Parts: sequence; structure tokens; C-alpha cells
Amino acid sequence: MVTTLESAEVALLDRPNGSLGELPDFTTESYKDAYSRINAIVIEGEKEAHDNYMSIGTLIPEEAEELKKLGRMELKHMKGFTACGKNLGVKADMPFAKKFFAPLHDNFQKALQEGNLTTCLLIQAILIEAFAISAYHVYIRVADPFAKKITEGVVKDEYLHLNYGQEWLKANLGNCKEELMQANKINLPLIRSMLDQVAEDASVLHMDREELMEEFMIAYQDSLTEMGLDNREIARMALAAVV
Ligand code: PL3
Ligand code: FE2
Ligand code: FE2
Repeated sequence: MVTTLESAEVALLDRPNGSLGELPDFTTESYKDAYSRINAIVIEGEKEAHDNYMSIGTLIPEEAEELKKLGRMELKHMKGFTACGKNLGVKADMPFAKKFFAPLHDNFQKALQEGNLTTCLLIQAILIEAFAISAYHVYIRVADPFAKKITEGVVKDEYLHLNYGQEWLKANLGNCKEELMQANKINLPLIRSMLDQVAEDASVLHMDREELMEEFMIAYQDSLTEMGLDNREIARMALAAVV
């Protein structure tokens, strides 16, 4: 006999740790309330990602066309996630999201003004993209069917973005390692604190905090390995998240 799996069962099979067990009720007020902030964070994150790639293009003029392409993808993501909120009847809390991103946004702007390309790439293409990849992976397991489909398309693009930054840093590792380490020390703790701030709302969406951290560390460390850093350097960098 051929058995088919309902999507809820598939979502359960997808989940490695079986964290919170089942899909949430997408229609409750508490779900919508948490979603209004999470959805806004994602929309704001995609918008800032667009702006950041356009800005990075001004630092590498010969790459400006390629970076514009990445930026355009981010706008498409932003539209996709806006549709996810509308579909659930949720109004995104954009002022909250702006505040959420402000510290990282300010550090990016400062690096941009000083022409610190390595720092800009670390913030946007490594840290923010790894954060997005981890969040989207975990979200796909517990999302409503409409949002699941959109997020699956988005997460594929985010790997291209992470890869872009990773390849540039790899090719320039000889002259950028010191700045990379320094920028990581300052900005990885910000990602950690963003994760802490989002954890409670995320848990209402049945997204588990430890699963989020685990997925982040995988994407982040894989990318540092690909860049050509050794285990000790990676450990040193990752420790910035805990001390
Ligand atoms: C870069 O392409 C995108 C940057 C977005 C950053 C997103 C961070 C997400 C944190 C909250 C996780 C919830 C995911 C749910 C999606 C509706
Ligand atoms: Fe994106
Ligand atoms: Fe991206």
C-alpha cells in the first residue's frame, strides 16, 4: 500500500530535535501578536540587506552589477515575507524591527563610511545571512503552507549571498584576517543578543531557541571553514558569542 504524508507529518519528520512537537495554531491572537514582530524583523532585515548590498557595490565598483543582482533578490524576499504577513492577517510592527536592527545597522554604516569592506561583508554576507539561514530553516519546519513555500525559495538565495561574501573573503584572506577577527568580535555578540531578543516570540511560532543557535553555528562555522580559517581561529571567533 502506498501511504502519503500530510504536510504536518512531513514537518514533524523534517525536525531533527522534535523540539516543540507540532504545528502552531496560526489563527490565535498570541500567534499573530508574535508574528507581527517576527514578520517585521524579517521584512526590515531583507530591506536593509538590499541597501547593504547596494552600498557594498560602491566599495567594489567592478562588482557593482553582481551586487545589484543580490540586492534585487533581497527586495523579492521582502515582498514574499510581506505577503506572508498579509496572508495571516497580521500587521508588521516596523518601528520595533527598526530598533531591533539599529546596533548592527549603525556598525555597518560606520564601516561603510570608513571604507572597511571586510567589516561590511562580514556583517551583511556572513553574520546576517547565517542568521537568516538559521531562522528560515527552523521556520520552514513550523510555518503555514503559504509561508513555507515562500521561505523555501528564499533560503536557497541566502546561501548564494553567504557564498558571495565567503568567496571574496577567502580570496583576500591574506590581507583581511585581522580586520575580520576584530569586526567579528564586535558584531557576533550583537547577533547573539538579537537571537536572545527574538527567542520568546519565536517560541510562540514553535521555533526553538537552541535549534536556532545550532543552525546559526553550523552556517557560520561552515562558512569560516570554507574561507580557509583553521579550527583554532574558528573556535576563537565563535567564542565571541559566549563571552
Ligand atoms: C538577508 O537576506 C535577510 C536578513 C533577515 C534577517 C532575519 C532574521 C530573522 C529572525 C527571526 C526568525 C523568524 C523567521 C520567520 C520568518 C517569517
Ligand atoms: Fe534575503
Ligand atoms: Fe540575503
